[in-house]
Amino acid sequence: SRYSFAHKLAESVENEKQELFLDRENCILVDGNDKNVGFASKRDCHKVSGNDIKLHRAFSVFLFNEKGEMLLQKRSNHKITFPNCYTNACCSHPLHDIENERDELNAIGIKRAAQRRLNFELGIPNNQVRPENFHYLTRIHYIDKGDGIWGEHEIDYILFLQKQVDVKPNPGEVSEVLWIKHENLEREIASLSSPLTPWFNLILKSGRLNVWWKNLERLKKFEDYETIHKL
Ligand code: DMA
Ligand code: MN
Repeated sequence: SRYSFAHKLAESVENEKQELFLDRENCILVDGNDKNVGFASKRDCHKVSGNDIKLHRAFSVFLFNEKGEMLLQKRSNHKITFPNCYTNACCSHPLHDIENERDELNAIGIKRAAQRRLNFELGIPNNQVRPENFHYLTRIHYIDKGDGIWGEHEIDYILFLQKQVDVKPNPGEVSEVLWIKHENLEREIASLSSPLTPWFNLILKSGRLNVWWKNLERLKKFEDYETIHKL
């Protein structure tokens, strides 16, 4: 039952895992031009200190099925940054300690990290999403001070992916998934009972998501690898 000891134990194990990830994972620090300038723990990278947060490299995957519906995930209550918020399919960081995730040519390191995290967060088998399946669109630079303790300051690679895949969410990471039709986007978002993550909200409000979603068949035209867009 919900209040059993076993249930509470399982919940605290998931909380503890998120703490371990903060200490054990190292993100890639970058300058404003996305040049690799070192690394810092995930904890250090997400700590708000005064008005600043360490700038690091990240990615956001937007996943669409064959019908053109987009997956929204609800972050689990165990996440330390932005728990219980609704967001795009998968967001995370290429890791400094995984050497092939530091490769920058054609954003291959980012795509490998995205494959790893789609598997971890959404249970998507690695053979259903290969690095070459992602469409890398552009980079976005944003800062959000979150709850004032934990926030984000990232250069975020936007990856689109349209593929029929098997989804089996990892409850430590994701508490809910829903597939949304483009024509229902505004209504569905208005009806959510929890807030959106700041990065998803910025990409949505900027109008970019609508443009890209309308053009899933011709995304090549929208590639922009020169500018890092400040949102
Ligand atoms: C971080 O996402 C990445 C972006 C683009 C905000 P996250 O907090 O979900 O990272 P992780 O899943 O690695 O905890
Ligand atoms: Mn981050």
